[in-house]
Amino acid sequence: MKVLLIGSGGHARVCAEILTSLGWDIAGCLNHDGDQRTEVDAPVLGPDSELEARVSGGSLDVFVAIGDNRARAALGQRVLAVGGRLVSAVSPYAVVSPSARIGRGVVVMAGAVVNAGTTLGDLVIVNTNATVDHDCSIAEGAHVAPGAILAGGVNVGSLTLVGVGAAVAPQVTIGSSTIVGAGAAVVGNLPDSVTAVGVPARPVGRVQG
Ligand code: JB2
Repeated sequence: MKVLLIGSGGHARVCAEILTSLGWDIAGCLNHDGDQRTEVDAPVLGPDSELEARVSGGSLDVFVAIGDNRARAALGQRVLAVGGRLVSAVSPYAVVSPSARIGRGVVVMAGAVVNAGTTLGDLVIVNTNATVDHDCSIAEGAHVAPGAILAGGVNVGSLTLVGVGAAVAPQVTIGSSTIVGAGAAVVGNLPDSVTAVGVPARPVGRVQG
């Protein structure tokens, strides 16, 4: 089983190790401009402009291994638009409920817990030691960073980053394209496109674009 990685940085290295542990062979990486630098033990095969030709019709399985939410989601959509297949990478050292629903192109890293009834949308990252408790919904392209803790019934919007070690109280809804700072305690809903920090978390700025 061969998989093409898109991206070749630190995140790609972690994802490649998970994929390898699951039995995938890394065929190589695409870099945005074909830059040959790679942190992954696999060659850079070319630039993103070759993506459609390499993956159209599902000829090669793909994993988009880029930490930036917008870039990851955009490249994932390009893969799907030409009929490509996005594989998901659930670490054998993660605990994922059998009733959780996992989208395409998702990574769940070592030590993470995804509990009953939770939905992870396409291209979501649940990073090392993050906890997503029961009946949460994490929308497309969001990232739950290392050590973040989401209690039950939390909704996280698309492209949102829940920062390292943040805690989110039960039933809270966080909008799309929002950034929750490291160590924040989110005890009330947050809107789209804000940066929120602190204990309790409060919006301190707007996320552009
Ligand atoms: O448009 C793109 C593109 N944009 C960024 N196309 C392709 N093919 N690749 C892109 N990248 C990738 O992001 C490149 O491979 C580049 O090597 C990489 C940036 O590397 P870096 O190690 O800075 O970031 P990362 O995305 O691998 O990891 C980030 O996100 C993780 C979740 C870092 O912040 C990590 O510390 C973090 N754990």
